[in-house]
Amino acid sequence: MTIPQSADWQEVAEYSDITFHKADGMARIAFDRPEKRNAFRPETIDQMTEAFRDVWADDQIGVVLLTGNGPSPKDGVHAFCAGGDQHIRGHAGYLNEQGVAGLNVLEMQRIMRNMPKPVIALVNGFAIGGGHVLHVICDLSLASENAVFGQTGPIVGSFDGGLGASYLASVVGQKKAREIWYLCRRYSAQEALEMGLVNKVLPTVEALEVEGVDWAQEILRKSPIAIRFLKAGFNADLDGQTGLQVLAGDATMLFYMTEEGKEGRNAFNEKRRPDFRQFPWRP
Ligand code: 2NE
Repeated sequence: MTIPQSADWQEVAEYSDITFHKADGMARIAFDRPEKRNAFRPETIDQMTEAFRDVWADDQIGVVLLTGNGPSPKDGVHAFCAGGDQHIRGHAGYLNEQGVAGLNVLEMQRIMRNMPKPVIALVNGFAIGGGHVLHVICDLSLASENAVFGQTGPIVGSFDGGLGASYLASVVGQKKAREIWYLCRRYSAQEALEMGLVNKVLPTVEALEVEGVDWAQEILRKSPIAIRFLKAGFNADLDGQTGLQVLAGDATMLFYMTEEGKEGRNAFNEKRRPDFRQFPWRP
């Protein structure tokens, strides 16, 4: 699959179902099953999860672009992702190559949401079903004019009542979210823009890739710790105790970096009583 020349993308590793590249502080992770409108199977999600974990741990990468490669070699159509692959759906879920049901897409959603780096969806075509949910979960969504948005769960016998419903409602409002799920209509890029589901619409898929890089570079010029805390803060309310956990973990990381935090560690290692009297009780 040829990767757009929007940056000097370097391949990180070769996968069967995705592509994974990095360039200049950014990662580009893309579904790579264009002949199936980039529908995912368990292997696709496992590979994506590995890529997201890699990016999370890489202190040279600050922003992820999530998209779908295309166009389809069959008919030239682009897709972001058409959700779970219905052809391999078995009795109790989506089957992997060993015939075991195990689609870990909810874990991937949590990683995308909890990682301290913005994830930008580049919606370059169909974003349907579980594929739509993944763009919703991204911090920001950019779309090309040909993008199509919608949920199909109640048609194909599925649903995402977790973030796919609750977070969608906090993005577009309760009434609109219920319309999207209950009626399973398709929405254009302009309609998505009007309901606050995407941040901007670009005329072409090529322009979308360039704009994604521009937005990523603009974010990369900002303070990493400020962006980290803002992401945790935006999530904390809806995520309850686990949202607080992420925010508190970030606060602990900052505390470790202070002289006050280091005094506790140093005193333990030097087998002395810590001297916290040197630090003020700030108003
Ligand atoms: C995406 C959409 C609207 C595109 O329509 P169209 O007419 O442009 O393309 P077509 O001909 O339907 O699809 C092209 C090829 O892609 C495959 C099709 O089978 C077809 O293959 P061939 O017949 O040419 O070999 N394809 C597309 N989507 C697929 C899918 N999801 N699984 C397997 N193959 C797929 C139209 O294709 C569509 O509506 N697709 C189904 C969308 C859908 O219902 N997705 C699942 C929702 S449930 C879900 O994602 C989920 C969840 O609810 C909870 C947890 C996890 C996942």
